[in-house]
Amino acid sequence: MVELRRRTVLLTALAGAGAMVLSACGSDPDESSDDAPADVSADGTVSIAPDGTQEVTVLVRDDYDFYPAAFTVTAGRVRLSLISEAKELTHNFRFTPGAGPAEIAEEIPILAPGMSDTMEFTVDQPGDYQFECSFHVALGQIGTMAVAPG
Ligand SMILES: [Cu+2]
Repeated sequence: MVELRRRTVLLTALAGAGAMVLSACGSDPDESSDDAPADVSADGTVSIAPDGTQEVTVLVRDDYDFYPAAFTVTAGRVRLSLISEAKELTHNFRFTPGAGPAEIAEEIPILAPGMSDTMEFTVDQPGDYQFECSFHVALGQIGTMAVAPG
């Protein structure tokens, strides 16, 4: 049993190394200092982590949009990573107070250019939750997380 577990860990490590090599080959040299993979998905794809948590990645750049500006999760646990591909602008991420079916207090208060951060929260109430960058909400930097019934 112990041997089997060791082998699994080793295979996982090898798979991880392979993925790193692949992404290193495909990445732009300009972006090599980022801690974020250059080929990260910004299409709103939600994946399920081994612990059952839903994972979604949102990008910000040197404009006033979120990529994607809309995505859908199922009621439950969500891990949201905010990745900055900006070189100049500092952004943040929060759910607009009073704008959704329920409050989600978790936020990423500040994200400097080129950085990334992750937040986790649980959402139970289905519906549309508006999120925003509070620095640039007046410039239209908002988005919507739709929550489907679990
Ligand atoms: Cu912003």
